[in-house]
Amino acid sequence: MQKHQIYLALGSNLGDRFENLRSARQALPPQVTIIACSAIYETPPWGYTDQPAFYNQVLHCETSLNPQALLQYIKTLEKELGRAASFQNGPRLIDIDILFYDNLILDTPELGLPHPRIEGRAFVWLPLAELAPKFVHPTSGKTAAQIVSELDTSRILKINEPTPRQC
Ligand code: PH2
Ligand code: MG
Ligand code: MG
Repeated sequence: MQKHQIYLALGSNLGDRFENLRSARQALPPQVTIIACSAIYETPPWGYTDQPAFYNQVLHCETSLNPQALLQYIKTLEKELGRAASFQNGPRLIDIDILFYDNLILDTPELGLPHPRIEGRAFVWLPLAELAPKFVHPTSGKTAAQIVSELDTSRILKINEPTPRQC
């Protein structure tokens, strides 16, 4: 079975944010194997600012699932973890976004790849650059390190790690 390289972004700004990220990592389906995890970062809310700060983390994983099946698993998982309906950019217990799937470029109503709304979002690029600085964005051709160097990361806080690894 062919393995695909994916990057997932986790976010939470309600309840026990640290625990919510941990639950999400643990509950990923068996067809998704975590290869590496970034640190967890506390990040100011982006887009809609009148809400609590987020915890964000990026995971590098391998999967045998195709993008659509992966998305379905993730949507189900978000519900199982207690995510309720919110508004765009609003508060959420858990958010799991597919950032990249190999170098695939996809534009469907259900799923866009690379994730269509990550431009300018330091809460995605800082953890991604920590994990994979040389990762090349499939459409812009820039590396994660280059992209993060052009963003304001001054209000992002690296959370002290209670354990040496976050995986
Ligand atoms: N997610 C959003 C909107 N705004 N801001 C931060 N800091 N972190 C997020 O994960 C986030 C956000 C929509 O998914
Ligand atoms: Mg999101
Ligand atoms: Mg999402």
